[in-house]
Amino acid sequence: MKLHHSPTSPYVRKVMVVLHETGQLDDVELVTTSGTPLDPADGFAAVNPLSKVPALVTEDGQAIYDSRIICRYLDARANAGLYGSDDTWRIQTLEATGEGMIDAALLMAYEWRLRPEEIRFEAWVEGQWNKVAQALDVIKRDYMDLMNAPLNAGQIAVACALGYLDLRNADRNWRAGRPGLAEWFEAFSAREPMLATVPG
Ligand SMILES: N[C@@H](CCC(=O)N[C@@H](CS)C(=O)NCC(=O)O)C(=O)O
Repeated sequence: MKLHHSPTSPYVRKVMVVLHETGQLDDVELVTTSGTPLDPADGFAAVNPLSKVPALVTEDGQAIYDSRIICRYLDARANAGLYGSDDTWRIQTLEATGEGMIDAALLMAYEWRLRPEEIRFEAWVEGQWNKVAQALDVIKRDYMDLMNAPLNAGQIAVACALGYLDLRNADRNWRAGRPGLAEWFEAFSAREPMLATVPG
């Protein structure tokens, strides 16, 4: 398989953590593919018409995106059980919550990096951060049982989201008022798949 990859993408990191955790790392070749809406990677739209990483090309040439579908595919391929059974809808909602935090934080980063300074929209950036903060509080209030359960796809998505907040929004200190989540993240970050995928 080929995985279109970028070393700082938190969406790619989710897929890489799943590859590590499920013992499938040697089954993929990584293809560095970085772009933005203003400067998409050459030719990549033939694989993913949205020109976004990650995108996986399977052994039989099928393109699979986005990160959630790739994680689901890899889970099924390894029969890893990352999506649970009785609790699958809560696990998938936790996964969507982590993914949504990444979406909001990425939109904030694009606003700073890509939008010309004179047309930046501060209230809109704060609205994105508000989504992140609300998601963190819901995880803290409603999901710590799943966060502390055997490995699941929700934990991986949240961990990659928290890692991305540390990379791009360290000044906002998401840990303040959330010591349990901070402690969880410290322990989860010590897993080999997380250490091997620190963004760089
Ligand atoms: N929902 C997608 C989002 C992927 C995404 O936005 N990736 C970013 C990199 S972090 C990207 O490739 N952006 C390029 C673009 O938007 O043109 C997923 O989960 O895979």
